[in-house]
Amino acid sequence: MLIRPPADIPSSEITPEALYVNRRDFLGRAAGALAAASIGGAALAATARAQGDDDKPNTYEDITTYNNFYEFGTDKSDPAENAKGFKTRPWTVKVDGMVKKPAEYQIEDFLKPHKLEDRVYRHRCVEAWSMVIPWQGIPMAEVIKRFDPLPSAKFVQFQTLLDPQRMPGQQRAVLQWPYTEGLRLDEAMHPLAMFGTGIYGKTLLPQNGAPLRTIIPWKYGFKATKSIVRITFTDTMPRTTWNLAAPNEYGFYANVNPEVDHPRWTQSKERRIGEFRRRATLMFNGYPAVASLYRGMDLRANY
Ligand SMILES: Nc1nc2c(c(=O)[nH]1)N[C@H]1C(S)=C(S)[C@@H](COP(=O)(O)O)O[C@H]1N2
Ligand SMILES: [Mo]
Repeated sequence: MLIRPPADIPSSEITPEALYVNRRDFLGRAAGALAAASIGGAALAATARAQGDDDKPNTYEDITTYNNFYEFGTDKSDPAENAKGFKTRPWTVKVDGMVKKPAEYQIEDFLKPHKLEDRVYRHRCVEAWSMVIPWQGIPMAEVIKRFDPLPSAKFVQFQTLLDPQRMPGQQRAVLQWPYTEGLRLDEAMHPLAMFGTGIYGKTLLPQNGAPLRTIIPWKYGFKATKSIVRITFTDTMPRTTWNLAAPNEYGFYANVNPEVDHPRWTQSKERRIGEFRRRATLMFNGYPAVASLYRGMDLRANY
């Protein structure tokens, strides 16, 4: 199912030049897989075709019914069911910490200065399944520049809403709530990183992290933070939920890496939702442009 984005979303000019350059880089190196695409309007269908059978986007149905969102249950089918009716308006996002312009925004004001972009990204869950998702959102770097982090800020932390009434999964201590994740500031500023607000040109549904989530396509899915209410700039590595739960299994970096297995299963292969065969997992999920962020680092020690 292909859904046209609303008419007011501009089309081909929306992706900054840096991304076109990066895209050629991906196309050259990622075995013909279209790793990032600038799509809009009618171009959406064409892009889906251009990706070929190997990396065509998952259906809207798959993307919105097979989810990981423990605040709404631990089964993959739970979030679509239990997040029905979750209200994402009014919604405030607090920006604080080492930043020149701390503020508390209504979500509309948070998003207002930015143009929505459409980008098709691979999504690789640490549990060895994957999808291809046509996201809509805004580049993380643009948003961060607007807040003007202090030179001392080295990391950024993202926090999900804490509200056990509205998020019934939080009534059980399966994780330490609220869900938090973080990135090094240079990772967050990478042109591939974005805040997601939609899928297939439609406003994000609650199960996918409405009204605002992060998307870091070269990292395992758990690095993404859904339903964000707070963004904090710090000079120390922030606490992250899955690292607190099982530090030997889930590191801070969590870059997709087929050469570093999870202690309980291989990361060299993955199953694309909707397929039966297992396919090879690509280093950095097939986004080699990010390698420069980790030059000189031991990616086994920093898993
Ligand atoms: N707040 C919150 N964010 C979360 C999660 C979660 O349980 N709670 N799950 C993570 C994991 S493990 C994955 S794979 C992705 C899933 O995103 P999707 O359901 O939109 O595919 O969300 C991530 N963000
Ligand atoms: Mo995941």
